[in-house]
Amino acid sequence: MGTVCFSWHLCLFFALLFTGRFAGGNGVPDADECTEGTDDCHIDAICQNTPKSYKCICKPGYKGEGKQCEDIDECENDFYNGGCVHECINIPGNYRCTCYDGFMLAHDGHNCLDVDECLDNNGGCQQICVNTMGSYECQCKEGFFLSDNQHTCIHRSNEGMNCMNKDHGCAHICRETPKGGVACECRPGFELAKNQKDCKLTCNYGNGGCQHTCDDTDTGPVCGCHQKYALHSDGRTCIEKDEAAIESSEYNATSVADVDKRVKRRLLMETCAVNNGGCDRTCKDTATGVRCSCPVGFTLQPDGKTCKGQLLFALQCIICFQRYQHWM
Ligand SMILES: [Ca+2]
Ligand SMILES: [Ca+2]
Repeated sequence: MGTVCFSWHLCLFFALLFTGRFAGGNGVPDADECTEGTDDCHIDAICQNTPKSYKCICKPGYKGEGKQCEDIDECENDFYNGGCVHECINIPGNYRCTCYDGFMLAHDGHNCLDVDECLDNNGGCQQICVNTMGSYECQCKEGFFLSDNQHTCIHRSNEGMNCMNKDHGCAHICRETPKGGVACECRPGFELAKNQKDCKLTCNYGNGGCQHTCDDTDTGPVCGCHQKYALHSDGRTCIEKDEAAIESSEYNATSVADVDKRVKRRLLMETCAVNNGGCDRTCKDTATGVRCSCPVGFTLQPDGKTCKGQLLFALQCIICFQRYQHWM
């Protein structure tokens, strides 16, 4: 008699029979409310069938008990900012990072990198293009000065005290006054210095030359970095800290970082065709991603992927089968 359960499949068969005939108490096999669509799980929840009932679990990116699910606002924490170094935009079930003008999103979807404008058509500069963090500038060769459009160069002349004169001294834009003199102006995002000629950079132009954060001070822009990064000795660039440095940092970002990791994982396109969608057992492609399920006797774990067998179930199987044989 004890040898009958040696075959797991045979055991499973009788277990199915048992749950159908006796476990329900009414002899009716378990109904799959999830397949039938009779569950009351929230639209943003995953329905999971259980013996005699079902469970509702909010999809990743949502919080709640399953009957009600609410989008997690990953951008809510201003300090962490969803891990985005510039701007964080919350969207239902997810979030995305964007960068200021002059920057592009890195492959990690969070960091922002400087765009080298000079690589494309010399940045539109007639003579020399110099790439800078968050921006670029055109320069002119000896004997020329930059015109008001900041891209073309004008040959200098020595005649008169007008803007064509090489000694006008304006760092950016030169304007001729009605009296025949010159007045200097600065490009947007710059402020005219006290000497009325030089232009002071502010955070409003090319993020003040900072890769991540920029703060205007009396002495000019001061750069800072997102908490996962450290400021490079150049005072502008941000370098990723190693894992150990993050862990030992004062800020305890565990919970937020976990949310971030979860979303990052979801950003990767998951399909059943690749690695069975990460599912332990059955994988099904749905409009909202992959859906894993487990055979009878196994429970889908909170990670939505792993199936865990019930040890008691195996014991119950043997006992139930013995009883079943006895009743027969
Ligand atoms: Ca969200
Ligand atoms: Ca640039």
